[in-house]
Amino acid sequence: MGGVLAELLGRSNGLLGGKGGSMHLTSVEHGVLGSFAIIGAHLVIANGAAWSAKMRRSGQVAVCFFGDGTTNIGAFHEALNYAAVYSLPVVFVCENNLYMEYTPISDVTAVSRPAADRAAAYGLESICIDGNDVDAVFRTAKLALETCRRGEGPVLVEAVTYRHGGHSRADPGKYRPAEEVAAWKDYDPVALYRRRLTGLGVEQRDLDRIRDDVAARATPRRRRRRPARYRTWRPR
Ligand SMILES: Cc1ncc(C[n+]2csc(CCOP(=O)(O)OP(=O)(O)O)c2C)c(N)n1
Ligand SMILES: [Mg+2]
Repeated sequence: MGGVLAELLGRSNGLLGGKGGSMHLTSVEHGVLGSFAIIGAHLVIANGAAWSAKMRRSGQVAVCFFGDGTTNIGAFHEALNYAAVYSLPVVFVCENNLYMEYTPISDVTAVSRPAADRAAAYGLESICIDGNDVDAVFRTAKLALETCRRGEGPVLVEAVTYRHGGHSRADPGKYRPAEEVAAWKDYDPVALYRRRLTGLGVEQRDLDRIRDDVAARATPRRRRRRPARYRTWRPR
């Protein structure tokens, strides 16, 4: 977490010495090939990684995440076809949060599930799930990885979710109805899971302890302020 945050801030102790930033996050040590600024570019790169795993019989599976906005890009369609033809061990995961940069995906796509509804045309098994349901995501990830490891890949997962904010810091996200945003905020995955665990009899104090532990790890320790040193500038 520290390495990622430092990278986002462009610091020398970031994963890539602060030179990659959010658009090129890579960690060879963790098998993370990278994030890419060009929408859809990485689907074919994931195919390459899966192809390599298949040739080396390493048992590895390439897992490739992308947004709904990627599903009308040519590379999405080429990658799905290629992966299916060569039975590559790759899981394509579409995070469908209903919006692209500013446009609802439904305004520019004729099918209701932009990734899952197209996968069958290329011969891929597709699974559409509630992306805010942590258990569903866990079970589906396990199933998809097992399918690929048995040599029966590729698999496509479409996880339906929502973006609470705008697309970027420059986007206040005002194009969405306020009631829609409020309803999805209430359906936040963390809040939802807390309700589920409470229903299953997990104690509130145990849930609070986990929440506080996570918050403490994500909050930077305060450094003591050094007294500022001033140098008086004098003309020579
Ligand atoms: C090929 C290409 N076209 C356009 C862009 C500009 N762009 C950046 S993000 C984005 C929308 C992405 O939508 P989505 O995949 O749904 O992302 P999310 O909702 O997760 O932010 C666009 C069009 C780009 N980066 N690459
Ligand atoms: Mg989106």
